Parts: sequence; C-alpha cells; structure tokens
Amino acid sequence: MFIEKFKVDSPNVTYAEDEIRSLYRYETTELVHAKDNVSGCYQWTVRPKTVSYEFKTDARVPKLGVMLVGWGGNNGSTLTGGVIANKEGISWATKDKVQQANYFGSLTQASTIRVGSYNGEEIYAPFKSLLPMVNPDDIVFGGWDISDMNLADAMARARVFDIDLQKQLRPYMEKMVPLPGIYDPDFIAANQGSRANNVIKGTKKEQLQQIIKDIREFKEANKVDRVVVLWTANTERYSDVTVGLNDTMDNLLASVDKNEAEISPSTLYGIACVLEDVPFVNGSPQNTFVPGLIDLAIHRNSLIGGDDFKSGQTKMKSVLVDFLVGAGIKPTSIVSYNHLGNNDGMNLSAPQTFRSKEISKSNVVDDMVSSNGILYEPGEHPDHVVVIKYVPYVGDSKRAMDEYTSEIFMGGKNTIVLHNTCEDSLLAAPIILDLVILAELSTRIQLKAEGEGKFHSFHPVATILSYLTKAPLVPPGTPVVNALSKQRAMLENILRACIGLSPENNMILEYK
Ligand code: NAI
Ligand code: DG6
Repeated sequence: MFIEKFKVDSPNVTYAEDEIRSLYRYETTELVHAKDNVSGCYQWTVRPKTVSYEFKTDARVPKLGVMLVGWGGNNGSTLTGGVIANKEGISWATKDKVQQANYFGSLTQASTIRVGSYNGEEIYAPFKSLLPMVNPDDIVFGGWDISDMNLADAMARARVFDIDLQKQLRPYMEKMVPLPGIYDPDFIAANQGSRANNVIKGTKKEQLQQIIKDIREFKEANKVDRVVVLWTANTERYSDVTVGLNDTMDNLLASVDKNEAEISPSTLYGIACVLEDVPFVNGSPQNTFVPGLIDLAIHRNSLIGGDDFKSGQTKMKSVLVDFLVGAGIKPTSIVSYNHLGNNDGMNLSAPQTFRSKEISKSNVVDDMVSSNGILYEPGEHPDHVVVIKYVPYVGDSKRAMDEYTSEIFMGGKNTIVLHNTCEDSLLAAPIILDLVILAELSTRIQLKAEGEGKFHSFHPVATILSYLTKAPLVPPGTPVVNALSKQRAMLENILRACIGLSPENNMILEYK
C-alpha cells in the first residue's frame, strides 16, 4: 500500500516549524586485532557498540537556484526542458500514446521507502517524504556554456525529446541563454573548438572572479536563497597533480594568481563555488577535485561532491557484480562496450578525455571484489575492459553491451551478456536533479555524537551523494563504497536517522 506522507511519533523526535530534531542510537561494531593471552595467537574480536547521536534538520526549504556548467549540452537542455514540462503539466503525443511529463529515474521524486507493516500489508511512502526537500518544479535554472546557443535550439540540437514536446517547450526555453564559460582547449577534445563561441576572456584569476560575479548576480536576479552549481560540461582530461602547484589550498590559489596552465576550467568553477560557499558537484569523470581544492573545501566547510554520474552501465555493474560476489560466484572478466553519437561521444573520442572516463568506469567493482577473500586472492582482480566508440548516427541513444564471465561450482563458467539501448540524457537528467536536491538538503542537516559539544554539518566531501556517482568522492582515509544497494541504504538510513527511525533491516521479525 502507498501513503503520501507520515509523521514520526516518538519521545526522541520533535517537529517544529523550522526544525526537526532527533535523538538516535547508532548501532555499530568495533574491531580489535590483538594477541590472545591463552593461545598467544592474534585474533579478531568484534564488539557491538552504540553511539548516541543528535540530528537537527532545518525544515525551511529554500528557494533554490541551480547553475549548470554546460547548460546548453544534452544533459543541461534535457533537464531544463523536463522540469519545465513537469511544472507546466505538459503532455505530448508520441506514436504510442499521450505522454505526461514525469520524474521517472529520480530517486527523490519517483522512488519509495518502506515505512512499515499495517494489517499484514507493507506500507510505502515517497522517498521525498522522509525530510522536507526542494520541489524540482520550483528550481530556477541558469548556468554557463562555451556555446551561446539558446536552450530551445540546444534542445533541438540534442535530439532527445519528441518533436511535439520540443514545440511546446520552445517558447519557455528560447529566451534562456547560457552565460559565457571558461574555455581551455587543452583540457577537452580538439573537436569541441567549433562550438566555443561564448567564452570568458582573461587570466585564470579574472575567469575565477567572473564566475563568482555570475553566481552573485544570478542569486540576486532570481531572488533565490541558495545556489548549487553542477558540472555537466564536457569531460576534461586529467590535470597533473604536482607538489607546489595544486597539492594544497595555498598552492592552488597561488597557482591561479600565477595563471598556471595546468589549472583546469572545472577546478576554477570549483574554487569559485567553495569561495562563495556554494555546493559544487562534478558530474564528469576528470580529477576536478585536485588535493588543493579538497583542502580548500575542508577549510571553508563548503560542500563538494562527485564524480561522474552513475547512470546506466555502471549502475547495472554495481548491482550485478554485488549480486554475483554476494552469491559466492567469482566474476573473472568484465568487458563493457559503449557506442554513442552525441557530443559527449565526440568529445570522448580523443584519447585524453576517453582516459578520464575509462578510469572512472573501471574502478567501480573494487569494493565488491575485495569483500570476498574466499573467491579472490589478495590483489587479484577480474579482467575489466572498457571501450567507448563514437557513432554519430545513434545520437544520444547510447548502446551499452556488457559481457560478464564468472567461475561457478566445480570449475564451471557462466557468461551473462547485457545489451542496453537508451537516451543517455534521459538517464542523466533525473540524477542531476537528485544530486542538487540532496546536496542542498545535506547542507541543512547538523549532527553531534555523544561527547561532542557542538552541532556540526556533515564532512564537506559529500559521501551521501555516492549512489548517484560512478567514482564517489570521499574524505581522505574513508572507504569507497560502489555497491549500489549499500549506497542507497546509506543515504536512506541517514535520512531515517534524522527523523529518529532505525535503519531498514528487512528482518520482519514480527511475522517470524
Ligand atoms: P554535451 O557535450 O552535450 O554537453 C556538454 C556541454 O558543456 C556542451 O554544451 C559544451 O559546449 C559545454 N562546455 C564544455 N566545456 C565547458 C566549460 N568549460 N564551461 C561551460 N560549458 C562547457 O554532453 P552531455 O551529454 O550533456 O554530458 C555532459 C557530461 O556529463 C559529460 O562530461 C559526460 O561524460 C557526463 N556524463 C553523462 C552521462 C549521461 O548519461 N548522459 C553519465 C555520466 C556522465
Ligand atoms: C560513454 O559511455 C559515454 C559516457 O558519458 C557514459 O554514457 C556515461 O558515463 C554513463 O556511464 P554509465 O556507465 O553510468 O552508463
């Protein structure tokens, strides 16, 4: 059964107009590896541990402005059009039916959580009913692009939406024109040069100052309370990480002043956001978050998150490999082939930008493999190959083909083959929505563990966004979790904790 909303009735939870508070018992374990006094051998001991936490969530939902870097790209135009269509209640004729706008594919807008059982029935509520969240219909969009094409023409160039929908969206989108962006041909494929007609001139410092000015003016012009910036521009090549250049906050800022060539456009946008205390999320695979930028974000306690939207092939991979390894089956070879014909595919046809994508698509099963020492020797890893080819004809409709070969019982082999065809931007757009909504929400949550005097926000490196990214950015020294079910459980359980609910444990003891 489905319910729209619910309220928690507990002595540990208080709801006020502007704040939700909860007292929460975090049940965890502590591991000890020590010599046993009797046998003299090293042994592992596990001690159950309970830590009391207090959460407080600002319940006042701000008017949110979202500035996309790469606004006029396929993802940017698809997201903008999709939100307008939802807000305006637009429907359009396809060859199959009259289609209504929806937010399918968005965790926050179109998924549910289990609330409990009632009269023998499982009760579910919208994910977004957990805590007060921004309604996507209310988001004001803006942003930058190195191409000056208005959003209506960009939507047509993207060839993602049905033509009847495009016609209805055009009047809303033709007046939307991206601000000039920071263009550095050294960081993206040479084939992108022809669309770069809308660029910020000057030194790196001047470009940085322009981005800061743009954010301030956007905030003022649209009367928004909060801005989130998200990179959905071209994949860049990796930048070199060098001692003295970008390894610390001070060195990075000094390098901007010195106009050092190796400071990438995406890092410049990131610095601008951190300096303005604007959450910044990277939806592409490159190493935007060089150590100096992470250092800066930590010093200023400003949210950063990334990297690279986890939209299709990798999402399947982080489910399938988790299932196989969890079932005691040993994946030994994973071969992932993609072809696509959109501008992203064209940009990725250059070796340096492809390499960024290859890295982020390749490290996505490491945690699952290392979780099973029965199947894998230390350091052993399945062969994992990623191929991406540019095929203009298929446009945004990406083909992803995967072959998983595993060793099963008694030396048997099992090969699973997947073929996925789908508009890439229709997968990415709802993920962008979730990223900005959850990034904003996460800045409204404060917590303190027992013994901590003051409330504090989450660590500025937002691991809470991991479910939505291929290569989750984590604070130094934190384990990376790629398995999709664990990522979702982490996110849902943290939001449940904010309203005093224990993690969903699936035990259903009351029926046993
Ligand atoms: P796109 O190529 O259609 O759009 C990118 C836009 O960024 C272009 O309009 C380009 O002019 C603009 N741009 C390039 N450099 C810029 C800069 N420095 N400043 C401002 N604008 C700049 O690409 P699409 O399909 O929208 O994808 C965007 C990014 O998202 C790509 O990096 C892609 O790899 C990544 N991504 C996409 C996924 C998907 O499913 N669509 C999934 C995972 C990542
Ligand atoms: C080549 O695969 C194009 C890429 O931009 C991907 O479409 C994108 O990274 C999505 O990757 P995945 O693995 O989540 O489907």
